[in-house]
Amino acid sequence: MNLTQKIISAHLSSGNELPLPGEEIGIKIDQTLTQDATGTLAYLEFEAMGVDRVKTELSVAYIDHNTLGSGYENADDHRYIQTVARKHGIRYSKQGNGICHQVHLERYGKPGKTLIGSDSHTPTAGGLGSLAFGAGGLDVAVAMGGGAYYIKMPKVIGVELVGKLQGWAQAKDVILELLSRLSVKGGVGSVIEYYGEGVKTLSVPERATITNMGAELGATSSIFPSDERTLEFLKQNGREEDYICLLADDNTYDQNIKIDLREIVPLIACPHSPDNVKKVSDIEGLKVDQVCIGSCTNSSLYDLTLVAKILKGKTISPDVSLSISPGSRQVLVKLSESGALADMIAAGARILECACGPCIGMGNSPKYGGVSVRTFNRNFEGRSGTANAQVYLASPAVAAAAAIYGKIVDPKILGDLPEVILPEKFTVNDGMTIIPDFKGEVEKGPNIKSVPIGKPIENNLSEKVILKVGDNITTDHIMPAGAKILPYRSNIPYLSQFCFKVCDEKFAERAKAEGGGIIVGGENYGQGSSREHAALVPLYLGVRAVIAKSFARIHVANLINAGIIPLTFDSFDDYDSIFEGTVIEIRGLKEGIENSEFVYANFGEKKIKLKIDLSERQRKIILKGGLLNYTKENK
Ligand code: MIC
Ligand code: SF4
Repeated sequence: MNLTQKIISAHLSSGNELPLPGEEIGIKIDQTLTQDATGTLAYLEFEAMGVDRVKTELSVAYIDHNTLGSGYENADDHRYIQTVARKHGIRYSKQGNGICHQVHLERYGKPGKTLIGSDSHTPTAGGLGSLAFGAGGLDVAVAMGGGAYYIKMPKVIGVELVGKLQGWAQAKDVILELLSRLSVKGGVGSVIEYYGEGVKTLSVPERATITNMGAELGATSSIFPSDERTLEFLKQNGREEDYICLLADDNTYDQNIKIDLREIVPLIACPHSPDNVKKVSDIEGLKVDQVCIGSCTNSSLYDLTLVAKILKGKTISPDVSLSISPGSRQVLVKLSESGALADMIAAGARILECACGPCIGMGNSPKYGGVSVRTFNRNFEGRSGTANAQVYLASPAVAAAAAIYGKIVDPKILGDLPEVILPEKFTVNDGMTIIPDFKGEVEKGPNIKSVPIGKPIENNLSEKVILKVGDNITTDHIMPAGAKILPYRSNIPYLSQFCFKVCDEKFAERAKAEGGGIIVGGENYGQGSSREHAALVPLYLGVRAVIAKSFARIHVANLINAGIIPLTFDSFDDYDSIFEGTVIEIRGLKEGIENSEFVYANFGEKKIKLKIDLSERQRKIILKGGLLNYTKENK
């Protein structure tokens, strides 16, 4: 078996025969994580399930997204998460401790374990051989309660790495290369598994940069083997006892890709998609207004020490604002101990909190129409907080060079890549993580509102199309984030006014006036974040069904969990025959969901065939009007 199959077969909730790709499987989950922007809902749902103590080996609640605190709302959410975590047995990582994925990698991720997190970049932990998935909050709540996590048995794409990175090429360029080859849809339905002699040339944080951005390929997960480099990382973190050697038995994959690391050059993803990749040398000279270094993709001690070495003794361009957000307190402490922090500050960097920060639009929005170079993982339109900003994604080296020169330059202009020698041991200090004692009362401030619940399906549906959108609609389109909106992540009624605002200013108003309806989408509908708000807010606005050419994995699971019916066009041409305002009738919908692969939709003279691509379990969930209703009835 390959590594993915090995871990899955050891965690199947029933039987031990590996099903074929595409069949639904239940996976036992060893660890869970949440962050604060999705965590409040996950814990409200967990409470609604009435389970006393989490049943996982380890569950951690991180505070890293909503850290501005410009009103009482964030503080309310944090307090709620802290008290609910204490009562039910979840570790609580306080604001300032770092970004969930970076801290989880350093402190808790384990080779061979399964992890789900209410954040799409949870597969970062694949950098140390853990099989990790991003999921909606409700799926995380179910896993905390001891339930299995259901996915389609993935295909496994084997990426063979040969050789060693040369010159200024970095781990970020490896994943950008893969994005340029496969596109944001190329990983759908697959786990990306890395193997080959090139693997050992990459440290765990470098591997984690690559597994992190597997999310941008649409992949179910990404994973590296656990080898001597994994042991080295665990030792640095004082966790050698967590090491097991974990390699594929054989390298048999559903698809094979080869990357020669020697041929990788510095790359950059251009606006507005992570797969719009060009060579840095091809866009040299482009003027840059802002540089942001950090995020769960590129904020390790290696990355930031390299940045400090590049900046040392220089002053950044007068036209550039440079921010650096270390991934964790552990990273920040070491930067400070080594003097690297002083070099960054002296060069003109603004040091931000150890948190997601600008990556999720929490401050630092670029100027109107500005160019921002970021070491992050997403450059979707508007995500930075400035609708017309031009966001480029690149490695820490390319970003640091851009900050110095005020324009995009090939970092080779800086001479040779500086050598970074990391300490054998990091200064470990878990003082900002609170161990639960199962005590105390749960505190819910006024920002925390209840979660909308879906309705059971009726047999005939007659609804108006209230929005028609194109391909690759992201969850940032459906339910934007950013400093003004993120504080209301536990207040669905308030959030609803921002739904689809990027695509259509009037959407929420119209949805309310019509009493809900149907959304029509193109391919890869719902790519990006795991936020279940992108399903719960439409549910609140009365959306009954989404008809699309295809769906992104986490989002379609969230729609089903919310009780919104996902249907796909049997013939893509039919997409062109539906318009906003079209009234669609589906007779026999309930019977169709019960036992058919198709239903027919009628409008005007037309009759089109729609596919119901649901497992037996998902059909039952949809019929009940969502996973909460279903779980309550099947307790
Ligand atoms: C993101 O990067 O978009 C987020 C914010 O981390 C999301 C989660 C969220 O919307 O809260 C994600 O990737 O899942
Ligand atoms: Fe945070 Fe950005 Fe990573 Fe999402 S992608 S978890 S917002 S750092």
